Amino acid sequence: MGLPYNAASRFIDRNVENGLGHKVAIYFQDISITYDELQQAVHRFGNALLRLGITMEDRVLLLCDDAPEFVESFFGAVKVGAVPIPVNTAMAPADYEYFLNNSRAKVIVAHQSLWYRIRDIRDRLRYVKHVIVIHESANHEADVMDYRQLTNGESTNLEGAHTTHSDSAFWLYSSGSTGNPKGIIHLQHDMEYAFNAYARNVLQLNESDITFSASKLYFAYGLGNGMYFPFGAGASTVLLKGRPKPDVVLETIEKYRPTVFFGVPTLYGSMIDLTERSQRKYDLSSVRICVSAGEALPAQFMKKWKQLYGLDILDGIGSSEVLHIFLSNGIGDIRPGSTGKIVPGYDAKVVNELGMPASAMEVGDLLVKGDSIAHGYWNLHEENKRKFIGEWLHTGDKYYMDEDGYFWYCGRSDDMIKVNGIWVSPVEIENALIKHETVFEVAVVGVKLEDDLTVSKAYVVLKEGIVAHESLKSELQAFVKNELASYKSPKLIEFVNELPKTQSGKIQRFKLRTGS
Ligand code: 3SK
Repeated sequence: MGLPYNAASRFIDRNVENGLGHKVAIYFQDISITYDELQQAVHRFGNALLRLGITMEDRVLLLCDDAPEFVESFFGAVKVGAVPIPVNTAMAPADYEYFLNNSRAKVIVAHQSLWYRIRDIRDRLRYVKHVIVIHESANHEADVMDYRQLTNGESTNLEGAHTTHSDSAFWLYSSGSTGNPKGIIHLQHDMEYAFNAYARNVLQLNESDITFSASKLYFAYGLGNGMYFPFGAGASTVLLKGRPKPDVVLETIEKYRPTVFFGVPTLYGSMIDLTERSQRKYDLSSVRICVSAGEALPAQFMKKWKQLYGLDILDGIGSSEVLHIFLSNGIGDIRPGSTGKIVPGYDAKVVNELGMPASAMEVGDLLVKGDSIAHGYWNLHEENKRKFIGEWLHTGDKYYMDEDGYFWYCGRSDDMIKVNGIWVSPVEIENALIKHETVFEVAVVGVKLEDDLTVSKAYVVLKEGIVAHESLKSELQAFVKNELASYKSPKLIEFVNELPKTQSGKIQRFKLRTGS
């Protein structure tokens, strides 16, 4: 039996016990929610789950925008030992069918507009017993429960389940190279470990901080930035519902005056662009440090941002399996273009093809070790054996370390593409494109543009008799948008006569990537 531990007690109740009950935990639109109020809402939601018969280890899928209800239902579920699974809000109905049937979630908590996108698949959901909708309009459907009505009458006292350090706390889904997302099981102690390692050690986060993450809470990156990092420190968070467009993000910083800002390289690029085009300098004077992750931050973005706003961006890399950032530049210790050094609390090594430690400057596979690494993937025995090797996690990234201990990213070991910080499976895009009546063969790869950012590019061989023309490219892009989440549509398309292949007929994607 492991040590008694519950992550909701650590991240919510402890702040109230420490006398921070009156402090603002969440800034959202025009309201602010104190730790006292948040704890009460968490407890009401936990009690509502118990009343519905939800017990320890039952999964609860969260299809929620960044809003207080996300936080309340996440920690309410954790407190009763149930397992919340936040998922990307930009997926297609078929993806949600997969998440729900694969995880066997018994409950869905969804914002109304997101529920409308999937209600037609309800009959195909094998395990869902309850749908709780966070209504955004006066239109309430009869066959679902209303979040507010359900929780309003519940008690604000909740003892919580007898969970231990080693109990499951929550899952995240990551994309798989074969197309199927993998359920990543995180344990009760993982958030506290990641908080201490990165937020405390690297960001020096403390009670006086206000965090604002443009990356959404359903990403591992956003979940720390916008939720358990600030709560771990007794600090405050700003939640922004909807798409983090550059003007909205900059105006949000002006309005709420956060001290720590988290973004991804593409967003920094578009905020730089907007600032230069509009010749308007936004007031970012409240911010003490900016963070970037998701993909490598081009060195010129770092330089430009510093020129425009006098602010440093700490670039780092994390993964959903590790839960948060494990390699990072540090405050006062930045090497532009590199991913920085090992975050204290983690260990990392680059190994060559023989599995031996690579020498300095030698490119190899990056492995990482640390106690926030996931318990494993749900129901994927073979993948688990390949990915979790003893204490070490195979990241799937190619890296080298320089003589001073800074790590430099060289690309993915497999063919996955990271676009705007989100992993995209080329196979999934290929499978969609091949359905189009004009497509004979297709291969999708990630290519770097001039500004060093990665986009997806489809190399398409058309069926005999079909003539290649420019408007067919947009037709194919629209076709993919119809089949999959829109961000998966290839940014670039090139028509080719044939694809490079091995003797056994396997497509050589690396040749397309490098143009060799
Ligand atoms: O992609 C990343 O670099 C990352 C950072 C923090 C947490 C999770 C991820 C995937």
